[in-house]
Amino acid sequence: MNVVLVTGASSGFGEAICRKLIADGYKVIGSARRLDKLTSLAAELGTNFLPLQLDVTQKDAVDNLLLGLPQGFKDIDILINNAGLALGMEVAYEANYDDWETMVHTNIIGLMHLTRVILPSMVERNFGYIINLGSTAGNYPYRGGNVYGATKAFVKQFSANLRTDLFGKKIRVTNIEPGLCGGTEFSNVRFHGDKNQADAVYQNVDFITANDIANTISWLVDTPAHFNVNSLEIMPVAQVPAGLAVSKE
Ligand code: NDP
Ligand code: 8X3
Repeated sequence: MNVVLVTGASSGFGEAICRKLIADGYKVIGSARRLDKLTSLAAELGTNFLPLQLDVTQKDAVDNLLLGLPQGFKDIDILINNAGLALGMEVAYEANYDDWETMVHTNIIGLMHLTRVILPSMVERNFGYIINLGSTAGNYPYRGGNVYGATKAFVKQFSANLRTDLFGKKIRVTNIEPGLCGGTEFSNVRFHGDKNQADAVYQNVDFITANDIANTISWLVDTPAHFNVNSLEIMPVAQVPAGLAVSKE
């Protein structure tokens, strides 16, 4: 039975991915900072689910991650680098610099550190799959997307470069690039708990859901071992890539 590590399992995509992959028959380690959320999920999902409190920005904790895993969960076959966040949507000259640093520490450093810690065991076994959560924000600029979009552009290029480094090995890498997805905590976090601002993002839009992403990942991990989806951009039908803007000022 394959072992999957899903980061950011306490809400949104991560939680839905854990539910789906447990239903599909995988053993799943679900990690996040909020242990209470993971414990509730564990009560629902049973013994094939291992809740793991982990802040991906804590260097020592990530370094020692594998040492603390119990028998039966030590060999991670599939890593789903999902933990991430956007903070703020101010233009660059008004943005909060601490928010910028938190996004870089979480979306870039956390993701690359976890990958670096887990990849050697995949290489040793010549088997594995890394799925990264990028974003359309890494493909297209939008006003206020500044550092968030840049972190996702990193994830995109890092994924492509991982593929290249893994040439000749039976280890797959996919960057999933979703557009507008509702029903998660993403916008609540982005707007620092301002519910009105968060709700407005999804008003009157038939958005993608966390279950859509979980089903996509369930399909990806079930594709044959010789088959690699390098990147997968997904949008709701109600969204298109933005046009170019022209200022007449
Ligand atoms: P949520 O806010 O619902 O979930 C984010 C998850 O990341 C939470 O479980 C949170 O857990 C975890 N997390 C945040 N910071 C850390 C940290 N330092 N260490 C460990 N875990 C952390 O958002 P979504 O489910 O919507 O987003 C999931 C991923 O998908 C993100 O990477 C996001 O950028 C990306 N994405 C989202 C889109 C959307 O429109 N929703 C579209 C495209 C991409 P906790 O707070 O308990 O640590
Ligand atoms: C989340 C999608 O458009 O809010 O990555 O940046 S967007």
